[in-house]
Amino acid sequence: MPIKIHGFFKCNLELTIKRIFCLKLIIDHCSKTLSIKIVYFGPALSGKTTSIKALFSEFGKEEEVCSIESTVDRTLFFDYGTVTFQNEEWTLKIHIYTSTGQDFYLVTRPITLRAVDGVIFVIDSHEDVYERNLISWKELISYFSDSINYLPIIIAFNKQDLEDKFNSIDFLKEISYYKYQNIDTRFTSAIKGQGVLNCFEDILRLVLRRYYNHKLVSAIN
Ligand SMILES: Nc1nc2c(ncn2[C@@H]2O[C@H](COP(=O)(O)OP(=O)(O)O)[C@@H](O)[C@H]2O)c(=O)[nH]1
Ligand SMILES: [Mg+2]
Repeated sequence: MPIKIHGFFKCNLELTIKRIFCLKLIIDHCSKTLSIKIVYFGPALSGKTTSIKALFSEFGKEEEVCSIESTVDRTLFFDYGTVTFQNEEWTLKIHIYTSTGQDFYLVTRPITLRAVDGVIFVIDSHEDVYERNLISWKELISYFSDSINYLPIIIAFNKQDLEDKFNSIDFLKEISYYKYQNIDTRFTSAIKGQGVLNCFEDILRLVLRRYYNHKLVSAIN
């Protein structure tokens, strides 16, 4: 069942769709459907699967997340689900994936990232695993050329409920956060479902704004 659009979506979707210029996202004018791909990326055990499940439970669709798991409940390839929003005329279909964090399955990660419109980079905020987040970030940017500077990304500092967290500012400084054009940060506790929906709304905002701006620039030129 599609979800009726409200709030942010209702204000922006119609305008955005009307002005959109087709880049990576898929616009099907016949069925009036706009398709977007969002990937949760990050190190192993940072909370990607927990985040997608928390997100889908916000929509009352937890059972609809399809996971390909190993025998010990670790993500083998990816988790996947779709959410559909609809207004009177257009349908917005969002395909949501998580990458596997385990290095044994490294080969699957660039495949999951193919043709992505936006990334939620899920950080494990525990101070002991600071380096793992850094390695994962470097891996993420290695899959893109300069386009990484414009890719919509939300950095979600997950596990905020933990006591021994590293300082998020240190991480942002270390990755030269300020050089990215389409990036934002959030704090989440996926295990409690906190901040997950906001994160998702933020990535959609960045993705849709990007296409909207692109069309404006094209029109001016
Ligand atoms: N304390 C805490 N644990 C979390 C949080 N999110 C996920 N976890 C736990 O971290 C572990 C790995 O989570 P999972 O979602 O499987 O990580 P993934 O490998 O990134 O998909 C599990 O034991 C989760 O319960 C959180 O916000 N806080
Ligand atoms: Mg997982």
